[in-house]
Amino acid sequence: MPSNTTLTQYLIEQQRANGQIPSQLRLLLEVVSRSCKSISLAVNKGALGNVLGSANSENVQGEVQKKLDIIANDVLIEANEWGGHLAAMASEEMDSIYPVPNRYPQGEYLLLFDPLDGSSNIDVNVSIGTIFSVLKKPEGLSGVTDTDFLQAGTRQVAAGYCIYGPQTTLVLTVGAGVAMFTLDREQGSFMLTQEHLRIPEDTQEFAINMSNMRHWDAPVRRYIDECLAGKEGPLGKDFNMRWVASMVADVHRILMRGGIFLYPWDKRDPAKPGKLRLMYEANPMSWLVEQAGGSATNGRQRILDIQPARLHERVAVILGSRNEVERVTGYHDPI
Ligand code: P6P
Repeated sequence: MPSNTTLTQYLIEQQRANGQIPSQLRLLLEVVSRSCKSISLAVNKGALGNVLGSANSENVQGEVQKKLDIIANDVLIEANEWGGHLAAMASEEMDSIYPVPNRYPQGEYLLLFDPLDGSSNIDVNVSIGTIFSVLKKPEGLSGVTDTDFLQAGTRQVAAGYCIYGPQTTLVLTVGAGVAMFTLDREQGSFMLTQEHLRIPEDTQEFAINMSNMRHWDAPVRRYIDECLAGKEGPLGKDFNMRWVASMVADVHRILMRGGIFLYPWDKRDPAKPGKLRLMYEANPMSWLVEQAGGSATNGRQRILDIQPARLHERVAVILGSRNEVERVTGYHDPI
């Protein structure tokens, strides 16, 4: 659905039609989209820009940081800190929150992001992306702390991602459905290419890292065995499998054609609820999926209802086509 509607026009129309987007939030989303354009340029340079490979440092998750992880993080911080729309930012790449420096005006929003998700794919030229989530700073006390960020996913006021693949595509929700914008590099604008995305309620395509099968809990093992049993099995249909190892790419495929994505708890580290992070991966992706008619749980409860206890908290993720997510969740014991 190519159109002449730019992201700016879409946001203004949303603001007029639904009052959904106060001007400060519109400014924030515009700045984030400009940051994604800059990140896309750096990603696309690859070896030519000396941006590949490791930064020889680790993030708060204990993961080796890629040069582009740090570049993307710096782009988002520098673009957003001065505008007056934010109180603070939080990132997968930073141990603690980043309050807006006192030299700049303070705003009412909190921005959380995984600046470059799927980093293991950077050096092999496979799609990666930026994931972001926007919360409002709680009223009251001046200053901002980690505690201000610890809000359930239902409190998000905007969420989205930008996938750096064959196209650079920004996917966004402000609570009025899901819209998709493709970067027109000649104009330098994100152009509306799809809105009101809907995920089919059924699917024959699952996404999971099968190499972890021996570590899964029984309900997930049961479901994947049923998928593998095909039309002769209890699900009565054959399944295809995809695993990009970039959540942005797997979720984008599911938004475009349906599917179920699973990164479940496994017994390698029983104390860890899952690999993916709640605040800046699972929550924004879960809201997008629900806004497109899909479902997202941790196997036992709706992800968006989870009350976070820590900024970098992890969570098990099962999301996508509603009927399949409900099936797998039904195999788990209720809380
Ligand atoms: P694995 C990328 O590092 C990420 O956080 C998600 O984007 C992706 O879905 C997952 O980890 C891949 O994990 O264990 O398959 O490499």
